[in-house]
Amino acid sequence: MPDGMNVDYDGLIPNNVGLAEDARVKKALETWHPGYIDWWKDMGPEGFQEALVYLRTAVSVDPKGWARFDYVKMPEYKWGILLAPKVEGRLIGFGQHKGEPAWQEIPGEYRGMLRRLMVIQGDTEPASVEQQRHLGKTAPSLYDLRNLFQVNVEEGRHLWAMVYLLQKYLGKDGREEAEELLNRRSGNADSPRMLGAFNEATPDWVSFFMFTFFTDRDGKMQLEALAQSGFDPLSRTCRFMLTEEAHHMFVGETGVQRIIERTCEAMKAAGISDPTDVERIRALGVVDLPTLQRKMNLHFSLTLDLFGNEVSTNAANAYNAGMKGRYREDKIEDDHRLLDATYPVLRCVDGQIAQEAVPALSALNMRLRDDYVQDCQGGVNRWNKAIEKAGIQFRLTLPHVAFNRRIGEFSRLHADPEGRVIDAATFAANHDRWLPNADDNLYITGLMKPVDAAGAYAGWIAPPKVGIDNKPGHFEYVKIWN
Ligand code: BYC
Repeated sequence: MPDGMNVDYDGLIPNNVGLAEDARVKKALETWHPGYIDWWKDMGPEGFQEALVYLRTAVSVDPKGWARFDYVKMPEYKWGILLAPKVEGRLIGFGQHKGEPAWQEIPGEYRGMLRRLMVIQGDTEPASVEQQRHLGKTAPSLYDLRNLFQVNVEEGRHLWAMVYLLQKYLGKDGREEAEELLNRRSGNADSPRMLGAFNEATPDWVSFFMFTFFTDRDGKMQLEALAQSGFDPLSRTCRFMLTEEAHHMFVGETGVQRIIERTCEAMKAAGISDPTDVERIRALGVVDLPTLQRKMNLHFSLTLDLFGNEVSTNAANAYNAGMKGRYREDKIEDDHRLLDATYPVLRCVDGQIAQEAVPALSALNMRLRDDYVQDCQGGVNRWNKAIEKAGIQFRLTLPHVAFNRRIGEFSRLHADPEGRVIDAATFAANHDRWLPNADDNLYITGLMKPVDAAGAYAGWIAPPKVGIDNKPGHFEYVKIWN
């Protein structure tokens, strides 16, 4: 059996990293554990700590069968530390150390850089749980409620994954950072989470599905880039995290898809063909497509900010050091050093948007963002197919990358969703047309009524095509009262 395939599932912390023989790290994690449980009870899903939830728990790292499904009370979930199996003889795949054996410890000169990358990654995980903690109260079905909680417990496990790396490889500094990860709070004025989008509210289920489609997909891209790392424990950790992440994006994509299906179905049944006839569509109790477009504009633009600056020496340094690669670096055919290469980047030049060839090393955030946009477009195309199939004349479109930005080149200008540069007054005058407005929020809030009978769904969302773990339609995914 390859190294790392055996999972010790009996102790307090399930793991495949030999924790039982690593007294120092075991003690550090066991010391951190009560604070984590306190954080979960304070900031995790509100009102459902005693419910029995039909959850998937990672119990192995074998791709053929890594998860077990069962009813669990969330505070009793087995948050384990699981790394993808070690690949013998793995070499660093890019940067100045390309071709050298992958590191099993952090080289001294890269401690600061890796600490920052792992802390930023770790910080997003509890942040998203905090952002979503009120949603249980308005879930459109037990199926959706269970999916929310699945996402939440796995984000909790991803925090554990980063805390393990910090404590194991960065000693005292790592232990301090692990404490801080439990102290910051999403949206808190004094100790906010580190990245902008993780301090925004997730006030309703339409936002939740958009968040899991767009923002969890940034998670996928960043994890893919870190999975290429020459620091082998980080690579192995991220590779296993990606296994779980796929379900989060599935929740987002199918969530929006089911909203679209329900809206189109209700419009057809009522004989409404004009998707902009918002008043009549809302009278049916479904989400009109223009509102969905505005929600999309918001979540896409907020998420683009998570890729950092278009031109970044941090990104260049991390690549050179062999710490953070490109999306699917191992599938790209070039020299994997990029010293002489350039990459086309959209920039703000004299107040206008212009394309420039930039040294490829400095443009790595941009390249990852381009790969991300392409990945998003695939999902949007599938949504549009559903609209087209229903015979409704409407297309959802990703707004231009310059629209509504707060980080990077385009934070210095205003652009409309098509990418035309406009002045501040024009942006303000159209804000409510392009981004969710007070009326949209009020309407959507009004739709958010909990549906907690097994097999029943709120009127604004279609049931899923298949159940989780192939369960039948009436399956009780969450036993709220037990
Ligand atoms: N907000 O050189 P730059 C996920 C700062 S999501 C605030 O461009 P870099 C998940 C930046 O820190 C994935 N500040 O930075 C999803 C820097 O400050 P310092 C999370 C920002 O390093 C859903 C300065 O501006 N993982 O997993 O090239 C649910 C200069 O910027 C922001 C990662 O992000 C911002 N948006 O790029 C649950 C991976 N952007 O240090 C989970 C790790 C930039 O000069 N992180 N700044 O004071 C990274 O790779 C990079 O740090 C970033 C930024 C891509 C975030």
